[in-house]
Amino acid sequence: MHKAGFVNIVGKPNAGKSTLLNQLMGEKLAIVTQKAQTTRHRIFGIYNEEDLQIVFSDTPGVLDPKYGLQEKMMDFVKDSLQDADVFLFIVDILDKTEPFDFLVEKLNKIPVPVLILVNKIDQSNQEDLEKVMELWHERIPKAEILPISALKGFNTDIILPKLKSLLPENPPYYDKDQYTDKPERFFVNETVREKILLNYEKEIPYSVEVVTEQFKENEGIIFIDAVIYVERDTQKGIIIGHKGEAIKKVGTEARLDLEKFFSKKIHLNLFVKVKKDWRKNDRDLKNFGYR
Ligand SMILES: Nc1nc2c(ncn2[C@@H]2O[C@H](COP(=O)(O)OP(=O)(O)OP(=O)(O)O)[C@@H](O)[C@H]2O)c(=O)[nH]1
Ligand SMILES: [Mg+2]
Repeated sequence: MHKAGFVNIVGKPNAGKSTLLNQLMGEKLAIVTQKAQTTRHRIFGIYNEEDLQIVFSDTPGVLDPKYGLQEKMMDFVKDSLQDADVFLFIVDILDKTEPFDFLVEKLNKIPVPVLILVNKIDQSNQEDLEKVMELWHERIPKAEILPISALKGFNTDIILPKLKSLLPENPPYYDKDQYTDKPERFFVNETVREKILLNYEKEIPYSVEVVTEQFKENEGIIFIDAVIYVERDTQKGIIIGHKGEAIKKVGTEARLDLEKFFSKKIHLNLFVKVKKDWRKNDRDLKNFGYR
């Protein structure tokens, strides 16, 4: 008997969705930073055992969209609310703001099991945890609630067997040696974007999109050309930095991560270009893969 299904990870920005995906997959598929709105796309992580395939989906955090890019990001979230066999709903125990009503309503209404993961308990205490668990029990009575630390791997080992028991009998949806739906170039784009999120302040990371224009392997070395798009000329200068120091740092950090990810030597060239106000331009967004 083979079980297979879709397990969709949802929650607010910064709750720890991507950290959990990586922890469950045992591999860094999704970029993680301390900044909200790190994830912009829907990413599948495909977990395979002989008699089991779990297709995890990591999505952008649920938010009130303020511009075109965020609207497209929420479209990915809407998709993920349609096709789940089980929901992993992550809440950050440190986040004291109100949850989104529509998400709570949706999770209550659909006839799909919900597992609420109260995350970051490494930063909290027993008393707070009990309060938060009680609160969530009232909000979504049907859900099972599990306290975890996605970062430290606390209680995350219980999640896989729990999911296995909840998933239906099904043949695999993907090849059993496939572990993601995304092409190699996507991981290059995301790795560079992660380093930009980590190295620049304020609006800069949010104004950046990365596109890999060349990905070619030759004699064991992968040669990559990637373009960093920004919205304005001033941002281009900031990305490059004094004597090119800033972009050089991004390039080095990204290369080291990519060498680990692909287990190959990497040659990475970065370019910076301006695409004016791309975040509000439907055609640009489409070209960048946001439909
Ligand atoms: N202390 C602690 N920090 C955590 C834990 N899980 C995640 N974090 C941190 O929380 C921050 C956000 O984590 P992400 O995994 O990027 O969160 P996300 O929900 O994917 O965020 P978006 O993609 O922006 O929606 C990072 O700095 C993580 O290291 C945890 O269990 N404990
Ligand atoms: Mg994320």
